[in-house]
Amino acid sequence: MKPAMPLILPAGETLIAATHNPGKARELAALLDGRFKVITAGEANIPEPDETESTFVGNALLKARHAAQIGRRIALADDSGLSVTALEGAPGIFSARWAGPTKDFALAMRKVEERLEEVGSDDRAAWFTCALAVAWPDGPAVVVEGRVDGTLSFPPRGNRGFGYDPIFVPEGHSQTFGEMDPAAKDAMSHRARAFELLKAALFD
Ligand code: ITT
Repeated sequence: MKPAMPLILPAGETLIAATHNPGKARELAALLDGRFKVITAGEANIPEPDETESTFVGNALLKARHAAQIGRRIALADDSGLSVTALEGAPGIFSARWAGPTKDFALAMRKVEERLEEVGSDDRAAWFTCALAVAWPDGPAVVVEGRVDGTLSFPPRGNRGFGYDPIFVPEGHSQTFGEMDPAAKDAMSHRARAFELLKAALFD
C-alpha cells in the first residue's frame, strides 16, 4: 500500500541493511542494484536486537526501527524463514534459531528432515517468506511481505545461497536454491518478490 504522505527514498542515499546475516546482506545489496549505498548493521556498530515479535512483519519492523534509531539513517530490514506445511508452518519465524548458537544450517536441515519423519507425512510442500521493512529515523516505516512456494528435497544439494537453500526446490524447477545461479534465485525468491512490492510502494 502506498503511504498517504509520500516517503522519500532518494537514489544515492546511504541505507543501513539491518542484518547480521552475510548471505542476506549479499542478496539485499544485489537487489538494491547500485541505486543506494549500503552499509551493514555491523559496519554501523548496531547490535542485534532480540526478535520478540510473533510474525515476520513484526520482526522486520522491529529490526528496521532499531537500526534507524541507533544509526540515525534510513534502515532496511529483512525477516524471513522457511515454513513447512506438514510441520504446521515450522520453523517459520524460528528458522534462524533452529540452527542454534553456532548457526549450523546442516543441523537445522537435519532437524527439518527428522521432524518430517516423526510426523510420518509424505507431504514435502514448503514455502519461504520474506518481510522487508524500511524505517526512517524520525518514525515512519513501510513493510511488505513476499513468498515463494516449493518442495523440500533431501539430502541437501548445492553450496550456493545460504540457510535452508540446499533443501528447497522452487515450484516449476528441479534445482535447489543452493544449486541455482544466484541471479536465478534473485529473479524468483521470496526476497525478490517482497522487493518488487517495496519498489512499487517507495521508488515508483
Ligand atoms: P538478521 O536477523 O540479522 O537479519 P537472521 O539470519 O537471524 O539475520 P532471521 O531471523 O530473519 O535472520 O532468520 C531467517 C532465517 O531463515 C535465516 O537465517 C535462514 O536460515 C532462513 N532463510 C531466510 N531466507 C532464506 C533464503 O533466501 N534462503 C535460505 N534460507 C533462508
